[in-house]
Amino acid sequence: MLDQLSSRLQKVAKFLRGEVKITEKNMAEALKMIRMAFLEADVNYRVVKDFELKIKEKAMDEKVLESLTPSQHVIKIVRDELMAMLGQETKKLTFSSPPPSIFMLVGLQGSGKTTTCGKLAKWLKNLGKSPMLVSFDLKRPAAQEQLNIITQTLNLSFYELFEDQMTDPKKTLKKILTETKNRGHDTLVVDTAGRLHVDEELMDELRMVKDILKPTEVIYVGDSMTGQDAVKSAQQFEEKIGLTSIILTKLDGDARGGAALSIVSVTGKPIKFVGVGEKYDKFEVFHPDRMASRIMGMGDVLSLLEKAEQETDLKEAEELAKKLRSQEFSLEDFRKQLGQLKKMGSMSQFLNMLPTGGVFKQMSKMNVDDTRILYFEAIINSMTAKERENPKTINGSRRKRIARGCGRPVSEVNQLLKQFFEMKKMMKKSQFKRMLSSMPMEH
Ligand SMILES: Nc1nc2c(ncn2[C@@H]2O[C@H](COP(=O)(O)OP(=O)(O)O)[C@@H](O)[C@H]2O)c(=O)[nH]1
Ligand SMILES: [Mg+2]
Repeated sequence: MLDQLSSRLQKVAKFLRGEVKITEKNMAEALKMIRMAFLEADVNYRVVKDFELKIKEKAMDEKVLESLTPSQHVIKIVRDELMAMLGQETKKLTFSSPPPSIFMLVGLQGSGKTTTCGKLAKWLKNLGKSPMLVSFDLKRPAAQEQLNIITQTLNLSFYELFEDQMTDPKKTLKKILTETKNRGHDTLVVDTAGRLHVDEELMDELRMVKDILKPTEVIYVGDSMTGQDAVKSAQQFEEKIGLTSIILTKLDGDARGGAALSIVSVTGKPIKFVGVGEKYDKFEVFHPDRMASRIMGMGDVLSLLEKAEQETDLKEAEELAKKLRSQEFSLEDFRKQLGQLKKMGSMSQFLNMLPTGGVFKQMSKMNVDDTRILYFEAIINSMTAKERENPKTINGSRRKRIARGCGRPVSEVNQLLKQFFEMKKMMKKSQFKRMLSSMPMEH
């Protein structure tokens, strides 16, 4: 995700760190690098120009120039402006009081609207809400089917509309409202028609839906892979129907970042969520600060923590962190940790969230992929409790016995032990310790 932009901006940071003083000349060089990075990421040229001006103005400020670490200051300025570009602070989804809250999703065909309806409803349900889904599309009755399947998969409530109800759309829309209340739902997620391009007929239909349902939020769903096209159509939807917020989908792909970095300033509307995969749990609240740090290579320890807190037993995590700090980390703990990693999603995703460089680079080189985690678990399961506590005692014959027990080759047992010892060594290093001690796990 945004890999290229990220590595280019990290080069700028590296270049600046190598300079003792900030001068007109090296600043011009840095700005040029930034401009190229953004243009290559398909960011709107006006947004880029604006960004450049702001950085220049702030960086050439005397306080920055006279500070002890001017380059660090400039890097921070770039990060802060990047954050501003992404919307500055996290904006929460708006709810109506009294309920129901109605979320109307709009966007072009293929942008991920229907999928996102399912994701959003699932997210609402996890929040303790009782959502209902409905698909309103005058032209394509088959649209019902797709949403129906999604709601069944996710065990959500679906209000199905039949073809004859589409002959009197206004009446049907009013019925949707009364049914939401009658069935006791506090939230309604509305999927709407999409087209390949914005046309007047679609806009008329969406305006009618909006006028009658009076949604709490009209959310534009944009495919980040389409870059500036997503931005342009967002602008059209904003002009013709009016939006309250944005969800960007497919940020897991090789989107260059242009949509994410332009859409907020162009439309003036905040990004509230991002879709990061086809599955229904690949849906995240959007945090401009974390995204900016991630792009600048400062990692995203906060997102990681949030994920860990959500999905792992807090007490277990706390104990683990304590052990990691005190060096009592055994293979038994390693096994527990592998189990938690499995819960947290793919290993590569996990590693992506760690700050780059140093120890973490080493960790990603360890080549721990998801099937390997399963094998590692099987191997550890074949060890005795004593062996798990004292891995140093596992000699050649023990290794053979373990390999036979779990049906994996001895070479894999060797590899596991090697990686375990490497990991222990790594934990002694300061960077890792610092990260652990910054984890707010000991409440
Ligand atoms: N990789 C990825 N694919 C997505 C995401 N959101 C949606 N999709 C895929 O995009 C395609 C179109 O989605 P759909 O919900 O039918 O779009 P709609 O026409 O706007 O309703 C489907 O293949 C989805 O699985 C996402 O966040 N990441
Ligand atoms: Mg659809």
